[in-house]
Amino acid sequence: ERKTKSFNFAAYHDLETIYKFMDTLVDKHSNLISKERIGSTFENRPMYVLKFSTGGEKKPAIWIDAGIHAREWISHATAVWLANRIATDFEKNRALVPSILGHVDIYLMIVANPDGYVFTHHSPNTHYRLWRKSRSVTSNPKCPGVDLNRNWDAHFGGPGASDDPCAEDYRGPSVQSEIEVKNIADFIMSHGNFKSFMTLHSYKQLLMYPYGYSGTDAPDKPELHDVATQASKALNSWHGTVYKVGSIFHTIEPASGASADWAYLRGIKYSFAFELRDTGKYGFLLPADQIVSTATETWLALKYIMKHVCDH
Ligand code: ING
Ligand code: ZN
Repeated sequence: ERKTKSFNFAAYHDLETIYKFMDTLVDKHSNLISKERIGSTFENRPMYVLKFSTGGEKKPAIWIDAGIHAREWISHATAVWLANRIATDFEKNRALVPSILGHVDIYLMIVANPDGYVFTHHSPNTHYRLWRKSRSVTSNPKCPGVDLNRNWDAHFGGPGASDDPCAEDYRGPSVQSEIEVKNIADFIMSHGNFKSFMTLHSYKQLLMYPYGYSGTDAPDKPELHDVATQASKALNSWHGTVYKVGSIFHTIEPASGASADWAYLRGIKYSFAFELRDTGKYGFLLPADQIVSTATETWLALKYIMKHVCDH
């Protein structure tokens, strides 16, 4: 109990500390939260998902992940804060969370790329701190790692992904070649009842929906655009942070093999990708004193989307 209370949400933490935090949180809220190991990474680290559930068999579910790109530390830190916020809002019976959790289970993966995240903590050296990809061995011994957001079975090999192992957006040798991607995809498919998929990145302040692989509109674009617009307004109401809304392809850049497209193409309609703060002043090196405000405003957007999912 004392540990959760004294946990510093306004700081970035390494993998070990985040994994300990998960255990402490689960212990403290064992009526609500459980931890599932969904597999191991290339370097054999465990991959964990936190499940927030009030019970019931295979309830409809909402997926949230962070940290698929190692250097995007604000995404991990936001997810840590979210885990605690969901638990405390539920415990204190703050209106929306108990009602959301009456309808759906929430699955939260705080560190989707543990090997990469550990690598970003290796030293103050900027090259390490700004590592993006996984840490798997590639065909080029000088260039390890695959972009885990180009390796999904969603027009793999299309535009906006590289076949060069030395590129930051290297898609990997084949679909789901990366064990981290396979573990998450297998978990979501075997569950079979996910209604929403949300993935947290940084930076640029964008709230995006499919597609990334093509500029053609997704069939649900009107609804997704409306939900994203309302969610970004909710986010803006906290500190006035401005987000742009649109498809991945049009808002940021073409990207094939991305997780949000994969989820949407598998029938998970409410698929969104967030690019959290900031717009470039600090970029990936967002000061830790912005963690709590970033997480708080993001929570408002997530809650809006969750409520919409519950009502539809
Ligand atoms: N940007 C994302 C990237 O993977 C993105 C943009 C998000 C593409 C979701 C496709 C789907 O390149 C960052 N900063 O990682
Ligand atoms: Zn990213």
